[in-house]
Amino acid sequence: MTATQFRTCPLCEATCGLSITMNGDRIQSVRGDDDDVFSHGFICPKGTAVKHLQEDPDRLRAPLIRDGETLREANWEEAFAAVERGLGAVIERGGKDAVALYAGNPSVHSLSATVMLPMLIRALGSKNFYSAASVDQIPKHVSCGLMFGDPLLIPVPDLDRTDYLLVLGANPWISNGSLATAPDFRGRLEAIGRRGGKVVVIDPRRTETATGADEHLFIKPGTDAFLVLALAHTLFDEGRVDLGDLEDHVTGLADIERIVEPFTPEAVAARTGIAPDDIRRIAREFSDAPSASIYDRVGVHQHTFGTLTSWASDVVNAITGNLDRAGGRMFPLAAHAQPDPEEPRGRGWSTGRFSSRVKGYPEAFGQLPVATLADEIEEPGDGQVRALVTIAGNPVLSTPNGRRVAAALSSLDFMVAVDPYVNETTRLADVILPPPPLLSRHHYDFAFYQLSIRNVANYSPPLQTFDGPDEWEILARLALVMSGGSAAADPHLVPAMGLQYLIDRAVRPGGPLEGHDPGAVATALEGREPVEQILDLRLRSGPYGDRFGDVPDGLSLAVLEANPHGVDLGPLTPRLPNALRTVSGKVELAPEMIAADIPRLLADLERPADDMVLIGRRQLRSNNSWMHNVPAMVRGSNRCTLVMNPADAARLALSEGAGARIVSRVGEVVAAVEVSDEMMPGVASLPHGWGHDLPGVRLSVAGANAGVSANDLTDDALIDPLSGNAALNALPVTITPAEISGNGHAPGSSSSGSPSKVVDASA
Ligand SMILES: Nc1nc2c(c(=O)[nH]1)N[C@H]1C(S)=C(S)[C@@H](COP(=O)(O)OP(=O)(O)OC[C@H]3O[C@@H](n4cnc5c(=O)[nH]c(N)nc54)[C@H](O)[C@@H]3O)O[C@H]1N2
Ligand SMILES: Nc1nc2c(c(=O)[nH]1)N[C@H]1C(S)=C(S)[C@@H](COP(=O)(O)OP(=O)(O)OC[C@H]3O[C@@H](n4cnc5c(=O)[nH]c(N)nc54)[C@H](O)[C@@H]3O)O[C@H]1N2
Ligand code: SF4
Ligand SMILES: [Mo]
Repeated sequence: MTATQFRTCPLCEATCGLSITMNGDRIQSVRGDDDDVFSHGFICPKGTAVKHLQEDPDRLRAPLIRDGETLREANWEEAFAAVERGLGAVIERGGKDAVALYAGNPSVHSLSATVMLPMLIRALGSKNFYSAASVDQIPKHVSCGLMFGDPLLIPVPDLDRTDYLLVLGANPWISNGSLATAPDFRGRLEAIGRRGGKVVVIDPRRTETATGADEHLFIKPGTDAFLVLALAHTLFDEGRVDLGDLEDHVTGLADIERIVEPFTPEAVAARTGIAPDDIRRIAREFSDAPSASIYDRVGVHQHTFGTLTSWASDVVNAITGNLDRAGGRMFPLAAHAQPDPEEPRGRGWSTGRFSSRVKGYPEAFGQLPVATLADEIEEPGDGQVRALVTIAGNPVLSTPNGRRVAAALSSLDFMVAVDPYVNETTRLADVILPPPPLLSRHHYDFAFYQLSIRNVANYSPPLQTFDGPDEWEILARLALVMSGGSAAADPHLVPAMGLQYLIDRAVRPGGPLEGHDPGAVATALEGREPVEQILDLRLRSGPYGDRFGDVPDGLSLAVLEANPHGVDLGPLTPRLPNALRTVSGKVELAPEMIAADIPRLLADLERPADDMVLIGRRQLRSNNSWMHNVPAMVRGSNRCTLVMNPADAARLALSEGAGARIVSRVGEVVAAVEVSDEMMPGVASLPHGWGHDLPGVRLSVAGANAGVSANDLTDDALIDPLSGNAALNALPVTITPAEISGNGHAPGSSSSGSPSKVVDASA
């Protein structure tokens, strides 16, 4: 007896539709959903892995609590009681700032976690909130916050209509895209060429995306800001600046002209490795194209000029008239978003409302840089972090100087992890609380529909039952403990307060439900679990919502339930100026904070190049650090190797398959070499998310294919000062020949912390 159900894949930002055929309780097959309104049947190898993730014997089915040196299974009451005791004691001794929270990447892929996280952060009331955003995209939040007044108002490349796409630091053929939700990103790029457009990729590695593009240019890592400002310089120089329809809604154009003055193509050529003629030609092609946009992503955000590069890219988009126009970079309007007001109104946005205790780093986007978490744990004094809550995160493998992070976590008084695995990070916890498996959860992409290249909405109900609390309930109970209450109190209280707040906001004057009775709205939402009530409210009061009867054909959760292949809300439409939240009500092209950082960039122009720098490399069969326990993810070419150019290999006495010792300021690893001219000379590439052979990890498949961790090399002292993002790319390293063991690294070359929570002094 088989039954087929449709649901959105939650594993990356692309939001593909899956078609899952069940035979009774067993998953018979996972395929792409041909009828999905957005993905039309596309699926990648990770999508099919949901079957393994659901069935993985290593996935935790019950909480674990620490018993001396081991973690033992416990029931939920016991586990929450241990959390209450552990966090309670730390808060009593050190106050709320003594507890830190780290939210990892899958927390934005979980409906429950997305809805509950803000409530948890508020309940915690600690300045020590960290997330994977500060190893990823926080420069984009900062530049958009400053330019548009809202860090979540992020324009995405209008892939399906663009005539010219300039890709900086992204490899969407493999990653399937980021800050641009587009299932089958590769197919959409190929379509640009078919309709006569052009895709140009700027990357220190000739990536899969570069190979499929019309043109690829190598760039020296970390120098994209120079390139983009030289493009802007050329546009001014050749009289090609044209704001188009935005003419009346932009300020700061004269400042931009002054800022870009020194960045001539000749001035940046040596530093970037790109010839002046190429820079001028690209600027001309870009401005001549009927529509165009720069698509900048992690390769340019994860370095010390991340915010400047993100900002400069959107400046070029704006001054060529491509911001907010079809085929350029446009602002999505998600089904759950707040509708735009009649005219722009805002209070502006800034960073630095508080600073980190040890290094004085400014807060950005409500959080501190995860690169400084170990400082906050290790440095004694008032406000020292003594407990950590991780939610869907693996900072030991995914944040800089991972060995130091592991040692710091080992020294904590208490640590709790909400996570389905005992991995490199959670092995150090005192309590692990496992969320339900993927297919036992409801899903709606709060985060990624805000970044989608088409406006779509899709809801997936749970497909299987699960024995244990839902993730919203786990987080609600944590919130109760953090706010000084008891984990045994009714968890519904937490989302109920959140819901009430949202209702009150929606019915007030100027709100989308103005004139509605809040009690009647609450009653209309009854009969669903709390997170779904919040989702239903957001949909019904959103830009396409039914407004509780005011708009008869409008959206609601019931409408999404009746459309399992999703609802297509059409291509993106212009949203400026109304969507702006700047004080001026205009796009701020040259925010003060950005202008003040330009001298730092100019100083770097003169810096001599490093001999060898390391960059990352995403692999098709990986998902950051956590999917290597799926057997299909560690087969074939998916290996943790160091790729380098033949000239570098020869110069450094290395050859294909040989071992290379890679040494940075903070650590060293040994990996097998792959020689390929896909790398720019002077640049080597090592993927992140490997290094699974640490003591205490319970990942049988991943452990047998361990690899080494790139973040044992990345330097926690290198950050982008404007956003706090870690500079994971363009890392100076030295590389020498070394002996290598069977699984690709030197014996004993990684030893991050220990499961017995003893500080590893050698780390
Ligand atoms: N298969 C797979 N898919 C994933 C993930 C995964 O781990 N595996 N992770 C997901 C996540 S969390 C994210 S955020 C997205 C990220 O998605 P992308 O942003 O597409 O990330 P990458 O594939 O790492 O591509 C970054 C590119 O930048 C290049 N690069 C490095 N340094 C520089 C530089 O200084 N300048 C320029 N111009 N380029 C540079 C690298 O060579 C690389 O090709 O992918 C998501 N999708
Ligand atoms: N050197 C280098 N480092 C990088 C990057 C790079 O390009 N180079 N990329 C960075 C980027 S873009 C990112 S986003 C980060 C990711 O960094 P993290 O988010 O810290 O790490 P992940 O590897 O995504 O680990 C996710 C964790 O969530 C757990 N998990 C999976 N699903 C769920 C769920 O539904 N609920 C809960 N509670 N837990 C779940 C997994 O078991 C795993 O422990 O890595 C960053 N690190
Ligand atoms: S591209 Fe992303 S969303 Fe689509 S199937 Fe693969 S992992 Fe899932
Ligand atoms: Mo990411």
